[in-house]
Amino acid sequence: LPVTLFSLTVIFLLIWRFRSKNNEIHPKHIFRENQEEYVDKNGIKVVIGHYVGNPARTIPNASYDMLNENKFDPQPNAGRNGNPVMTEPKDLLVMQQLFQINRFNLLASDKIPLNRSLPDFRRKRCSLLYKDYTSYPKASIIIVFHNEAWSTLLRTVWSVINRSPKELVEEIILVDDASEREFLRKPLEDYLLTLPVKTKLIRSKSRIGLIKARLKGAAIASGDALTFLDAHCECTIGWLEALLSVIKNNRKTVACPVIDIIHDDSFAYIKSFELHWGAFNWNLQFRWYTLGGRELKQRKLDATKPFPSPTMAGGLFAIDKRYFFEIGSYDENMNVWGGENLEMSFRVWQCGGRIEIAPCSHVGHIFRKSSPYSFPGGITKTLFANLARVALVWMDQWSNFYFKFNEQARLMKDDQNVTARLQLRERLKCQNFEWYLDNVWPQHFFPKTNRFFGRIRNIDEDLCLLRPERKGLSNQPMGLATIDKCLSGITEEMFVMTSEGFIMTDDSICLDAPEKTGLGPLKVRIIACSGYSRQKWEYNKHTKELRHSTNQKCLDISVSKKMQDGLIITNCDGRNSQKWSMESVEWK
Ligand code: LR7
Ligand code: MN
Repeated sequence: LPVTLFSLTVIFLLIWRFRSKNNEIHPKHIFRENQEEYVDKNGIKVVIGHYVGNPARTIPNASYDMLNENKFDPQPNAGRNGNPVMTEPKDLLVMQQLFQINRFNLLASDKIPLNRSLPDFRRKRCSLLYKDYTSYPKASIIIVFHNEAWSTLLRTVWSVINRSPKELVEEIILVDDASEREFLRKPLEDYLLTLPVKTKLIRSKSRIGLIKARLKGAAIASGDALTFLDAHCECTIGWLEALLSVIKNNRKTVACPVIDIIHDDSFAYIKSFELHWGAFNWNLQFRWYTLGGRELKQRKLDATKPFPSPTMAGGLFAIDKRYFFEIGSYDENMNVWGGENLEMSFRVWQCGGRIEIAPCSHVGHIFRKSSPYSFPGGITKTLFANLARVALVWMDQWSNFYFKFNEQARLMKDDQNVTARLQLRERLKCQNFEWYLDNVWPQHFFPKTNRFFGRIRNIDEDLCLLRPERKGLSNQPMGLATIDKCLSGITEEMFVMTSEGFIMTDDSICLDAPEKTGLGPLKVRIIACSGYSRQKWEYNKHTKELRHSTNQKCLDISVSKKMQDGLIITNCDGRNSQKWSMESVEWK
């Protein structure tokens, strides 16, 4: 009985969760019935809602390796126009099982036509640009995959076919990184032959990882430009022209699309924020950060214009083929997954190129919460070894900063032979990392010789300024600044104070206080750095006060709730709770 009760509760909770969720995000008009056919502006016949290529239907004996068949009928209107897919309560348990295979909702994906329609997500002006693409380079589209699902892989391919000018697609190259699934063998080969575009399929016998797999694809590409995509993307109208135009204007520019979100659960296509650029945090994790005040103003002048980004996400970009090889393609000694995006970003910028995001190019990508495949050798020998290589080759004294706070990478550091990459850096006469930080990403929050780096401790008590808990997301919630017992050596206690007076820490968050002084306590928060004066402070070595520069009040500990919303600004009167010592920590 308890078991039954328990499972009933679980089922009920699942149904309830789904119901309420779908009610929120599900527009009423998603199940329109009629199929539509039209010839798009590039002369390509587009059939909306016609289900192409469900393996279980069109190819005899194709099956998923975990569940033996695809039992679910494709639905011509599912996911149409980028809408979310509803899962019926009766399918919820199967949905959960299928979810494990690729860590996205395979049941939903399999219902959606491989050529589902998507709206035009671009700003209006975009459709007027890039019309004459006769002089643009032709692209080889390279998609590497390991055990990808049929429907997502082929939907990526179909989105390229249906929404790129055919004059600009030289070929589609699929690189199979030792997938184990049967349907990705003969069935895939047969299917590719039916496509109205030149495709090449290469297979690696052993698992080589995405970096080496992309190199294999690049080696056989015959287009003038290489365009890389993950195997679970959907390109929208105009995506390719906008990328190739960047390369046409400057062949030393790597062009990235705006990466929209395909929801891992509902498969809804969600337009993402265009006012982000790519950078990275102290742990060398790629992050999106909001553009600062000056960049924002510049963008407002022409929001369709490609803008520079310190780093790229890694999976989706276009690059001139010759330039790709001139600039050192990829580090061939990187394994499986990770780090190659920062490596290429540093290399391109430091060695005379640029990375730009083209706002008129929108491509959707399924963001997953976890990785569905194994990392041979474990995450230390793959991701952290790769990141150690990035630091050793490109980051000069900042590599010590990275290794100091990242034990896993530190352990891999001595095993790395990076001579060949250092020679490349020498040969290309690249700038150093300080140049990169100063010129490409001046808003960065890394330590520098002209900046304070260390702990901010209240002299009265053993309390240190503490950053709010990491949320794993790029943007911090509106966090109240807190203090806690000082511990040594944890990054949560580390702050940078710039010569302009910004007190910042990892993930681009800054100490912020209200400028207007009204009634009530003036709470201090740690929130996204804005570059505005409300985030400027002055430290006086003699009085040990940390003054807010606009209203000249002092950083103080609230008497009422010390730990909780502990920090406020009050009139400076020399009391001990207003006295702070700035304790430098060695990082070089
Ligand atoms: O061993 C492998 N062999 C492969 O062929 C591991 C992966 N792959 C394939 C895989 O099937 C997929 O097509 O490589 C592609 C990328 O792998 P994902 O989808 O697991 O990676 P991700 O989307 O989680 O990770 C991002 O960071 C990676 C770091 O190495 C790569 O640069 C990915 O391309 C990159 N994805 C994007 O940039 C999409 C936008 C994400 C953001 C922000
Ligand atoms: Mn991906």
